[in-house]
Amino acid sequence: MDKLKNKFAEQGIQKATEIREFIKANGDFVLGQYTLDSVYSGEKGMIGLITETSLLDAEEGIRFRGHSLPELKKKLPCLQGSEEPLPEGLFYLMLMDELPTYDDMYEVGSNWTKRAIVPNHVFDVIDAFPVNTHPMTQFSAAIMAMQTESEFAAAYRKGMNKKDYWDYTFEDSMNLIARLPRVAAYIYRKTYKNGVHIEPNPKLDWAANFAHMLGYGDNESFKEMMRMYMLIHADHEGGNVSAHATHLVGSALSDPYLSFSAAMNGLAGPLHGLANQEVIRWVLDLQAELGGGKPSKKQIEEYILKTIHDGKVIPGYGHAVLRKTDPRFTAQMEFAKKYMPNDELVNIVWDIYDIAPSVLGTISKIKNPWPNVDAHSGALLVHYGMNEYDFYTVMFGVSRSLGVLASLIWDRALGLPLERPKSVTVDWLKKTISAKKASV
Ligand code: CMX
Repeated sequence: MDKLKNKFAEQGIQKATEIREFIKANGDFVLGQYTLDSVYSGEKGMIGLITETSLLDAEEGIRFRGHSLPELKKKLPCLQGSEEPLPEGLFYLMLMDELPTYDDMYEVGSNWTKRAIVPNHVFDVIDAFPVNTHPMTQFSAAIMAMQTESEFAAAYRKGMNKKDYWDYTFEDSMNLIARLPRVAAYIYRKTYKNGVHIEPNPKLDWAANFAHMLGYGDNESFKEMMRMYMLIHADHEGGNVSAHATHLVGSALSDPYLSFSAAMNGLAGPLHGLANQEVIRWVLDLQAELGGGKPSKKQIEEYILKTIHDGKVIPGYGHAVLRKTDPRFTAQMEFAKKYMPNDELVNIVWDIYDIAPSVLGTISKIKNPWPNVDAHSGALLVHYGMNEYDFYTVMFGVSRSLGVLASLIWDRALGLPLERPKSVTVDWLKKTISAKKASV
């Protein structure tokens, strides 16, 4: 058994037992009430899920196991000469609920390096797609192709004790996380670089190796950007579409490959992760409409109003939970201030940040006029010459694996059941509401 699994088997399973006892003792505690509006508004604000890895506060943003992003920047270990904490350390924190030492972080990285062998048929599946297939479609299909490797599915077929579910989920999740950068980079190089692939470098950390396989390995600041990017996109509690999809599909005891592929299909929606490619296109369309150059703040305001008038959303702005600037946006802004303060596109993104909240704030139906994580990321990537916008969501997806798969291991350790909310018809609602009204 590897070190991390061994530790989870002791500490994690012990904690899962304590949590089960807590649920047993407090099972009848009333958490809230909900209305017809709550049901029709996509269940916003209704507590219906347990996610251990992170918690989102509407005003403050995400906390991973109680630690905010600025705190993590100080508390998580970095490599010597680097200022960006490694995603390996964040994964350890999310899984183990304790801050990693440098050795803990290093151990996670070497564990992934050993597991990072992608079977050849996965590359064949990617190669079989027409080159103009959206990278997220290729990514989801490649994850499905890797399902042949599922140890959970194999063990279940043989007949496995419920107590062992977490163990095989752990194996599949670790293998998947280890292999995703290679798969994603293969899709990138096949789609945009004439199929000239770059072999992994096992000496590099997970994010830097991803940068290297994409073809940006010579640029140290790109590697730093990738460490930061992989860290900030990793988790956003349990109700967002990708996290919820992982949990929901996993609740049928579909293995981590099936569950994570479902998550990626959700992330590929423009109201979720695909917004990162939409943002950059929206900004470039704005520039193109004005004949190039840097738009004035007045022109930005007019373009925002025109977009809304045309019945479209401003990508990168708004959020289902957040009601302030997303700290993941701020983290990227700080990175850009350090590495590319004079970049024109980055400066346009900052100008939009100056204007958009006040314009969107005048539209009463919009609950959050502030930027989310996707408002900034594209401009960072374009700065490094990565102009293949359709690939951006794949990078988000690689990072998102860290949180949702750590959560899936917890789901199985806690023995969480099949998710099956009740649905009703409008007719049922009408009858029930009128019967209730008649009785008062
Ligand atoms: N631009 C224009 N209209 C917006 C808007 C925006 N950025 N954000 C919200 N609205 C509109 C909604 O479309 C909705 O309009 P209708 O009632 O006509 O349908 C209304 O305002 C109310 O929406 P809300 O309650 O404020 O927001 P939701 O919780 O329903 O949706 C989100 C949240 C993110 C989908 C929405 O803000 C949006 O579409 N933003 C743009 C897309 C985006 O950036 N998505 C990425 C989110 C982060 C991520 O998951 O990666």
